[in-house]
Amino acid sequence: MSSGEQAPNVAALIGDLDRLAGAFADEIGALATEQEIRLAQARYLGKKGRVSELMKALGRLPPEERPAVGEAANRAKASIEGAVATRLAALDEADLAADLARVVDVTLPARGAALGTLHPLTLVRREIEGIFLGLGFEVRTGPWVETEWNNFDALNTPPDHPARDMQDTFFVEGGRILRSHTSPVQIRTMLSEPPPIRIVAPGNVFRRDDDATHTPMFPQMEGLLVDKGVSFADLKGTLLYFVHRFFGPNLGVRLRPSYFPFTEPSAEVDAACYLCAGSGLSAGRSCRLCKGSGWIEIGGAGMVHPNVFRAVGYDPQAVSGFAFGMGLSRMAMLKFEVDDLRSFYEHDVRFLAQFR
Ligand code: FA5
Repeated sequence: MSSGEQAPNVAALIGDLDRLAGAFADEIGALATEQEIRLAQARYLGKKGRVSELMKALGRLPPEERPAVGEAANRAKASIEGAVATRLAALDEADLAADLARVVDVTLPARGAALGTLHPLTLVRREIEGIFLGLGFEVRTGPWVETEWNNFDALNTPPDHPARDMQDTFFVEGGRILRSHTSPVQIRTMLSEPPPIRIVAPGNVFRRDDDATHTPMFPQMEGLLVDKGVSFADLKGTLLYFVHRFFGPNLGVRLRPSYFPFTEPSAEVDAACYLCAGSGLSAGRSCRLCKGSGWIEIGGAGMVHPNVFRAVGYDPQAVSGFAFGMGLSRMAMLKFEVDDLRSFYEHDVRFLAQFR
């Protein structure tokens, strides 16, 4: 005890400590959250809290008086901690009671899980693949970014060939292009595998096209069969079988003479319109699907040109083959009676969820 400083009054100190415990008990009753309670606890018991402030006087007391004050401090501390524990337990209990009181109506129907659907173009691709797999074809794919050689030159379409203008092509850096059809997969496959070949090759292709029946990106399905003695009759039989499986039995197939540099002879493949069964009339009016013609174009086809075989090192005297390329979005459009191709690419879930 320093000289001149008066010793604190022990009785007053003990009284103050006891009153602090009482004050805390009053204060805590109004606190509603654990955070508020912990803050109040710190205001009393923390390093700079009110109890600690009073205890600073302890050092100025004669030693014989200190135990009584220490005891009072311990009492105040225990009382405050006890009040905190009691109040926190009461809060927990109130939370639990509120949870239990919440009414759950178990008779209400549960919210259904929203199931996704496959995109209509995926459905069509899978169905067509399935039909050709059943015929012993295998699926092959190729890259979107192609060499001009695979996309044109090897397909008997040299740089100055007017047929290059038939497919308005996108050019990318490095002298490459976005493939304008799936026919380069024919080349890739024949370059890496010997005959016989029996493949279909689905995939996206790109052209500078944009209207209700043309989009700048669209999926095609290529077909290629190479073997000994393959004839045009095999091509027609295969396409007829496919159309009957895909659109329905007894639907006619028409091959219209056409021109592709990579096939000779070449044909445009039409299926009889399945809506008007080829009559051109639907509900007494000109059929809206085939515009009254009775036929729907589904792709191009033909016998593989000898120059294509030469480009990949096949002997055109030893093997022959047929190829076809169909527009998958056109097929989907016809099958699902969608009148604007662009709907397939607008990501409208209400539209897409209709196709299962
Ligand atoms: C070709 O692309 C040829 N490679 C097909 C082929 C393969 C012929 C093998 C012979 C042998 P064409 O440009 O006609 O041909 O396109 C084929 C089909 O793709 C068309 O019948 C049509 O259904 C679809 N198509 C063409 N352009 C578009 C487009 N912009 N948007 C959607 N579909 C299209």
